[in-house]
Amino acid sequence: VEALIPEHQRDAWKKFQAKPWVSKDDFEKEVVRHVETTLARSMFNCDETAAYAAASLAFRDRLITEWNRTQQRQTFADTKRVYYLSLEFLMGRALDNAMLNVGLKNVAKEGLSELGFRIEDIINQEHDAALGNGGLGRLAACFLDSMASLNFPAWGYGLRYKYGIFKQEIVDGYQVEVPDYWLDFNPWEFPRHDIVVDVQFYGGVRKYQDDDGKNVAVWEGGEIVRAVAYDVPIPGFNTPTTNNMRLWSSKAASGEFDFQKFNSGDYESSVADQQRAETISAVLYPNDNLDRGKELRLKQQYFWVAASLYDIVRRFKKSKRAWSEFPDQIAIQLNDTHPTLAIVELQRILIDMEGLDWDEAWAIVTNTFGYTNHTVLPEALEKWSVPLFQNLLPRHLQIIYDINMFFLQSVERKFPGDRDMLARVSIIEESQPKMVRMAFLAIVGSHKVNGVAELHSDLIRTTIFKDFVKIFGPDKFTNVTNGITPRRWLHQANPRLSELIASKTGGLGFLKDLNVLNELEKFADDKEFKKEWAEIKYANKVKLAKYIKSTTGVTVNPSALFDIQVKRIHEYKRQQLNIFGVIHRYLTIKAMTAEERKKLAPRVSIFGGKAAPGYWMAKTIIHLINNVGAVVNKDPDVGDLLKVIFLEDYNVSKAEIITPASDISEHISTAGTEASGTSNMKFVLNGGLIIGTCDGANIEITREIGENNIFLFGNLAEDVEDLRHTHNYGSHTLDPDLVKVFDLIKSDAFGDAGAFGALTGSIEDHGDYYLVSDDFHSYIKTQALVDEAYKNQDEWITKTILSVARMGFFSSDRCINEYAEMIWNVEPLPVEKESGLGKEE
Ligand code: GFP
Ligand code: GFP
Repeated sequence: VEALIPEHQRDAWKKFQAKPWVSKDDFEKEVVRHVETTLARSMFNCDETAAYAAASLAFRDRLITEWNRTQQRQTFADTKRVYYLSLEFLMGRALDNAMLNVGLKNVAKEGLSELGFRIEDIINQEHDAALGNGGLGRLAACFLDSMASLNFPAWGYGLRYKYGIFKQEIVDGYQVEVPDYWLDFNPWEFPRHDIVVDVQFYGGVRKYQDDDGKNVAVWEGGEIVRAVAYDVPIPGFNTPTTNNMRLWSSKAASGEFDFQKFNSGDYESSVADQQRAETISAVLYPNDNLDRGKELRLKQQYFWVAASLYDIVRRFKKSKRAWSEFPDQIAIQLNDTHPTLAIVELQRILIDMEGLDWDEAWAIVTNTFGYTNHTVLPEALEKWSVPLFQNLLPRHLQIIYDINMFFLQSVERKFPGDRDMLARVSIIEESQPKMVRMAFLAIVGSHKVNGVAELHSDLIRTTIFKDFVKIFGPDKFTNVTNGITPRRWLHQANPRLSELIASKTGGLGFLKDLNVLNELEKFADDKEFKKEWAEIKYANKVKLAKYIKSTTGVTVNPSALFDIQVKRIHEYKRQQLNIFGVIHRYLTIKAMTAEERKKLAPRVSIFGGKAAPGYWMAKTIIHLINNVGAVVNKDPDVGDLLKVIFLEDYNVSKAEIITPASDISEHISTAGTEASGTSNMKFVLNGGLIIGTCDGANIEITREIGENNIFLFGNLAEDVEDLRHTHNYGSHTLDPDLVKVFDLIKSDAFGDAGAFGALTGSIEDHGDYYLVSDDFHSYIKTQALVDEAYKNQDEWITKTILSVARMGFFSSDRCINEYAEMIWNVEPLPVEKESGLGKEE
C-alpha cells in the first residue's frame, strides 16, 4: 500500500506524523493549547468545565493516534475480526479510564495541579455515557475493555442515542424521569461524515425470473434513512491497542430539506421529515427484561443492523477474498436477540445483492453468528408481529419464512410426524396476529448459543430451548459465565485497594491476570495487612457517607454495617423483599429494651436503581423505600441503629463510589430468574461480602470463594415451579413475620397505605409469583447471621480478604478468552510496545 505513495510525499507525512505525548510538560502544553485554541479561552477564564474539556481533548488526541495505528495494523494483518453487536453500551465516564489504561494518570494529576486544578474535580465534570439500561449494557462495556486489553481485533457496533437512559429524580418519594441529553459536549466521539449508509424501510418486493431462469427478488420503494458513523476509541490497558466502537446516528437521506415541499411552501412538513428520520436514534428504550413490541424499536434494530452489516461486508470485500472465507475473517456476536435481524440481513445481501445460492449463503451466515441469551423471563423474549414486519421489512419477512421452511423441513426429517414439535419450534408463532420469535431465529441462524452463568445456561438447555437441543445436539449450546473488568471495577473505583494489592503481589500485573489475586491468601491472617485493608474499607465508607449527606441530607455512621442493593428495580430482583426485611428490623428495634439495643450492630440500608417509566410496581417499591426512610431516619428510638437511604439516579459513575463501600450487598432474586448478575462480582472484588439466593453467578461465586464467605438463603430454582403451583391451587399462608410487616404498612405508618396496596396485594392475593413470603423467614434468619458475623470484625476481614483472593475467575478477560476460543475462533494480534505508552505501573 505504502509503495503507491511517492517517496517525497511519504517523507513529509512521516516527518509530521502525530505522536502520542508522554511527559507532564507535553500534557500541559496540550491542555493549554486546547484551552487557548479549540476552546477559545485563556488562563483567566478557564473554569473546571474548560479544564475537563481540554484535558479530555489532550487524551483524545493521544487515543486517536493509537487508534489509527491499531486500525492500520489490524487491516494490514488481515486476520479475523470480532464484531460485537449490542444495542446498549453502558460506558460511564471515559477520562479517568483513558488516563489509567494508558498509564498517565499521575502525569495528568501533576500537570493539572500545576495549572491550578485538582484531578478529582476535573474527572467529576464528565457526563456519563449512559447508553444502556443495566447489566446487559455494562457487560458490553466491560467486554470492549477486555477485548482491547487482550489485543483482539474487535469492534463494537451500536446506536448513538441522543438521549441515554433517563435521569432519575426523587420528588416527594416518587421517581420522576428527566431526559438525559448528554451530547452537548462529548470529546470522545469522532463524527465520520465520510462513512454513511442509506437504510431502506417499507416499500414492496418484486419477484421475477432472470434470463438464466434464476429467481430474483427486488426490494423497492419505501423510504431511505441515512446512518452516519461516530467512532469512539476504546483503549486497552497497558497496551497500545485502541479498538473502535462505531455508533450510528440517523438523519434524513435527502439532505437538510425536501426541496419539493420547501419550494411549494410546505416548510413545516419538510422539517418534519427530517425530524422523523432523526427520531430513529433519538432515544434508548428504558426497559430492561421487558419486550414492548413498538414499531420504532424494530426500526432502530434494523437501522443499526443494516448499517453495521453494510460496513462489515464493505470491509470484507476490500480483501478480495472468496465469499466462502467470510466466516474465517469475521465473527459476529449478537448481544441478546436485539440484533437478530443481522442474520436475515446477511442472508439477503448474499442472495439478493451478491447472487449466491441459498445454501451457500446460509452456510456462511450460520458460521458467522453467535448468540448470547441473557434471560429466561417470558416477558423479555422478543417477538414481533408479522403484519408489522410485513409493512416495515417486506423482503426480510419473506426470507424469515424461507429460513423457517427449510428449518422445519429438517426437523420433520429428524422427528417424522411430530407435529407438536414443529409447532413448538417454529420461528413463526401461530397466534393472532402471528408473531416472529426472535430467539428461535437467533438460534437457527447461529453456530453457538450461550447463556451467561452455569445455572442459566443449564436452564435454557432444559426449559425454553430444550427442543432445540434435541434438534441441533448439545454442542451448539454452551456457557460463558459473565465477568467484569478489574481495570474499572477495582483499579479505577478503588485506587487504594488496588495500590495495596499491587504492593503485595509485585505490581499491577494482577489487572491483566486476575488470578494473581490468589497471592493475597497468605495475608488473610496478617495483622498489619488486615489493618490496612480495614482502613481502606473505612475510608471508602466515609466517602460514601459524605456523598449520602450531600445528596440526601441524612447523616450516616461510617462504622455501621453498610448493606447495599443497587440495580434496576424489578420484582424479580426483589427489592421488595429487602425493604420488607428493613421494616421487620424496624419493628424489632422498636420492641427492644435499651439494653438489647446496645447489642445490635448499627446498619445503613442503601438502595439505588431506576424503574422503567411504565413499570408501576417497581415505582411503588421506590416509593415505599423512600417513605420508610422518611419515618425510620428520624425516629429517636432508632437513632444510628438503622438508616434507610435511597440514592437518586444510580449510574456507572455513582457505582464507582458505592461499590467499594459495601460491607454486605444484596443479590436476592427469586431462584432461576437472574441470569447471572455482575454487580455481585464487583462488590466481592472490592472486599464486601454478599447475601444472596442460589441464583445466577452467586452459585459460581460461592464455589470460588467458599461457602463460609457468603450468606446464601432461600428456595432453590428447582422448587420454584412447585411453590407457584401450590400458591395458585393449594393453600397459601403468609409468613407470620411478613404479616406483621404488612400490618404496619396498612396502619399508614409509612403514609397512605392505599399507595402500597398493589404491592402487598401481589403477595397476599395474587399468587406471590416471586416467592417473597416463601423466602422471607430464611432471609430474616440469614440477615441475623450477618449481624452476628459482623460483630467479629477480625474474622469478617479475613473472609473479605479470602474472597478477593479467589475472585480471579470473574475477570471479563477470562470471558473474552472463552468466547474467542469456543465461539469466535479468533486470535489476538500482539503488539510490540513501540508506541509511546505511559510508563506508570
Ligand atoms: C479504513 C482504512 C484503515 C483505517 C480505517 C479507519 O478501514 O486503514 O484505519 O478505515 O479510518 F482502511 P475500513 O473501515 O475500510 O476497514
Ligand atoms: C441481564 C441479566 C443479568 C446479566 C446481564 C448480563 O442484565 O442477570 O448479568 O444481563 O448478562 F438479567 P440486566 O440488563 O437485566 O441488568
